[in-house]
Amino acid sequence: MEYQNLLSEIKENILYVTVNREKALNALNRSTLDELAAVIAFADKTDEVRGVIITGAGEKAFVAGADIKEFSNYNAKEGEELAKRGQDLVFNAIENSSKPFIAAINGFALGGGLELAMACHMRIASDNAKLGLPEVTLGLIPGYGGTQRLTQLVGKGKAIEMITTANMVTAEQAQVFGLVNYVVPLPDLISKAEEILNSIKQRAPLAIASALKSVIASVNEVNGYQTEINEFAKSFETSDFKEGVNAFLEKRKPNFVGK
Ligand code: DAK
Repeated sequence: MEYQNLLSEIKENILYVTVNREKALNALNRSTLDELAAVIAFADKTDEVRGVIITGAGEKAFVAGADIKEFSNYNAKEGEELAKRGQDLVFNAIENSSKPFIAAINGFALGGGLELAMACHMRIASDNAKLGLPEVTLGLIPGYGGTQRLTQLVGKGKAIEMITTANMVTAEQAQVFGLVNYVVPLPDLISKAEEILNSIKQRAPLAIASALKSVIASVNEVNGYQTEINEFAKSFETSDFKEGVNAFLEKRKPNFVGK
């Protein structure tokens, strides 16, 4: 698929998505959000894709937020509609995807950019990255799930500090309180994400989808335990479950087919 604001390619079952508006520090305008919605839906329905890496073009920014020039004139109704549409089709769609998403944070991840990274299942940051939710400096609050996901990831106290001060944190600080999984030098960023997805690629695809759904349910649903029970029960009906157990018993590597 051809995009105006994204680069995308599949290599060895990994879909690489690069937000490609380097001059605007990869800020998310409406058409970029529409394209992200399309590529996320594509990843979810395409068997060839076993995992997704999202990054930003250049060496300065992952995504420096929603495009301030574009949303400066929105009224309350437009703000509500766009927040809901964006959350459904981009941010929640990533979090609820059956494929694992990794944000490879190669610089500034601010506002909607950090919200995009937080919607992903894992985050790896380069050592030059800066992360923050500066919305209150613009008289806003985070509108793409940031108040919820930051609180889930770092706890109430740190989330309130970051959101109300609007101060950025370094990659190293973010790792200390669990906002990013790893910090690596910039040249190693994509290979670290690939290393994780290459491990996941060897596992049973339906089990990965069920695990993602269950973990996400633990923070987003009232009864995540019940979702886990349902997903756990479904695993027993898959061929991959039988293959995994047989391979263990026969002391060989499993051959998972995603059924
Ligand atoms: N939007 C548009 N353009 C941006 C941008 C952004 N968020 N961030 C940077 N740019 C542009 C700059 O305007 C500049 O463009 P030119 O002037 O060259 O044309 C270019 O990128 C380079 O930026 P700087 O010259 O500022 O670069 P510096 O190195 O000096 O500074 C910086 C880097 C990242 C510290 C600085 O650019 C910065 O503070 N950027 C803004 C960060 C920010 O406040 N982001 C927005 C957070 S609020 C909504 C839902 C959610 C949201 C909004 C609406 N609805 C549902 C309606 C979310 C809001 C946010 O994300």
